[in-house]
Amino acid sequence: MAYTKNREIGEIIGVHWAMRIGLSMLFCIGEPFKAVIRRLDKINVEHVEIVDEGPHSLSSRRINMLRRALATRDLSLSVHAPFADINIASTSPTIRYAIMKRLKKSIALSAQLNPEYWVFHPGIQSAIGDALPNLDWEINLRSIRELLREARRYNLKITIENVPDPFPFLLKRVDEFEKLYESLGDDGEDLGITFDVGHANINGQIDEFIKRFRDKIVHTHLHDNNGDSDSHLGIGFGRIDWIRVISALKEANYRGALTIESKDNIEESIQTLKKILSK
Ligand SMILES: [Mn+2]
Repeated sequence: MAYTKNREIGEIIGVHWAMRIGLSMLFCIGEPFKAVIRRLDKINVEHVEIVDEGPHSLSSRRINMLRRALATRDLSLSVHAPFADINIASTSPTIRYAIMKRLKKSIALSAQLNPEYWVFHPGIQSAIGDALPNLDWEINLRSIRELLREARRYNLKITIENVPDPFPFLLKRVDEFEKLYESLGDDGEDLGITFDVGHANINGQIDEFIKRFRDKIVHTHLHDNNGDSDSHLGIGFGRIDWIRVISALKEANYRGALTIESKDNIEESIQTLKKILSK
């Protein structure tokens, strides 16, 4: 993609490359897929995240529609994996099989768009987790390895996202991600983190994530909240100190997209971020 090329050249010749603002299509997930195509034409950001879910689920036909719409635009791209009813740590072999099949389909289709990253959620604690400790964690690991193997076949980079309390996900906190990378060993080298700032805020770990995983964070999700629930508010509509977050990411030499994943106040969010970045 042209944008990526320009960025590489910029880095080679030593030009400081500003962080890119991106937008996830999550905010219009309730609208038909056509809404995504229509918006690609006029969006004033540099990166777009397509959400392979619900009415926006990918298909060969939609891949072609996206390619046509993107041909005339210098946009970098990421794809969010399906997440509704998806639990890669499912202890039921039948259900896990169906889930992995769905995710592998998403990987195969996404690869055709040549995105920077494919973002997925960690598994969820099993209802029999108390009786069978570690089982869900082990299945979660097995599924992550399987997704990494599948993605390698397509030359696709995948990243795992931190998720918030009170949901019973297996990977929410810094220490849990440390345990993940310890368990994955060499396999973990290919697995980056999508740092979700809103989620980390709920767990009070924004600074900790940036500090501990500055070399693993390759992609970000930005949305606001009041620290109590995962409300996906517009940037500046909750209590997150965005000036502090952006300067911490700058200091960590973060080069990925700043992908707004708010559900409302999209235009205000873009403007607020632009203002912070221009400082
Ligand atoms: Mn997110």
